[in-house]
Amino acid sequence: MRYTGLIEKYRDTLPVSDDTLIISLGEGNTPLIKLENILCEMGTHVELYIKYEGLNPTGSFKDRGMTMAVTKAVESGSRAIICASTGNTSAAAAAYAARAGIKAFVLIPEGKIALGKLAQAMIHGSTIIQIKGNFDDGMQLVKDVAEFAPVSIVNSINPYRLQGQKTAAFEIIEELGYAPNYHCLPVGNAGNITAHWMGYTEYHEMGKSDSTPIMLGYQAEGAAPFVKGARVDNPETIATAIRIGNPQSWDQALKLSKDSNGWFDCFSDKEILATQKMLTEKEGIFCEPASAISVAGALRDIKSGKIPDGSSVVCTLTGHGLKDPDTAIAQCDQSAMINVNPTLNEVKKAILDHM
Ligand code: AN7
Repeated sequence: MRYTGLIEKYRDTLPVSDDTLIISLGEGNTPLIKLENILCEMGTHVELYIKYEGLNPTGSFKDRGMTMAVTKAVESGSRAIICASTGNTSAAAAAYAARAGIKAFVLIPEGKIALGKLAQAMIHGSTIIQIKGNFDDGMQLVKDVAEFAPVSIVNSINPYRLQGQKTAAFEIIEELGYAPNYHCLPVGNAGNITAHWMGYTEYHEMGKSDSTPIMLGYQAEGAAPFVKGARVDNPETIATAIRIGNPQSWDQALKLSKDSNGWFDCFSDKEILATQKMLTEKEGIFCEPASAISVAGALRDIKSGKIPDGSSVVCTLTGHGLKDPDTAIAQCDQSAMINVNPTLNEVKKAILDHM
């Protein structure tokens, strides 16, 4: 079967024609999972749903935007795409370029991209340009070089990216039957929060929902330009996906936050990791550190009452936990690993000691 993914499904709302050759890996249609154990323990009547975007083909929400960006790049005759990336965009660009049979160039910050993402960019055959600099430096270089080289930029400054990503909001409204009261997202470049707001407002204008959500954006303390109200020079966080100081969708995000009556807030690396672990241990849901920040935000705001009892809340889990195995292992109790001799007695003792 030829996968046409979210472009075919939402073709009426996307800039494609009947003749457009769709480049797809079957992205979108990700699960919306209601959290049970965590909310039950809190004793709240808030309904909290996880939109598990880590289950897209390359393990992150970037696939929604990349199917559109690469489809349109190919349609315009482009033979190569380029992006700067903290990891997930490079993984998606590499995969969709491979699918389309074109070249991908990815600029990544040396030593600051999670292992799984690096593996993806490499195995799909993209050309990886490592820089001794951060994402913001890479993004500027990509903009500069695209003036001179025959490459299409597929970062979220490419408007087709946000067009594809807005479909996540469509899916949520269709599955719930209404728009949630609150939508929580991690914010790096702020492309995804902008895309979600586009999706929610489009469906509202089309009469497919009665309301639009209040949009909440969460950042890491060391990379929190929206919380500080100014760009950050040397962003730092263990959540490398959102180690971004100069967000590309700055104006759009400030405007939508105001229009939706939303807010921005930030979390320490310690809080981010604790939430990631809580989701894995209490709900069986494994996301990467950057993604966990949306749940950290929702839970803090539910506890404080900023999100009132009885509300419906959706948190986007942007990337799969397998993207960053190093960080996952490093934060686990190493004593959970029991070394024994391969005998019945020792294995039995290990089990009985740990019941
Ligand atoms: C898991 O891959 O910017 O606010 O270059 O990978 O739309 O930037 C990744 C961003 C959240 C932030 N969660 O989304 C990149 C890149 C994860 C991410 C974000 C990213 P935006």
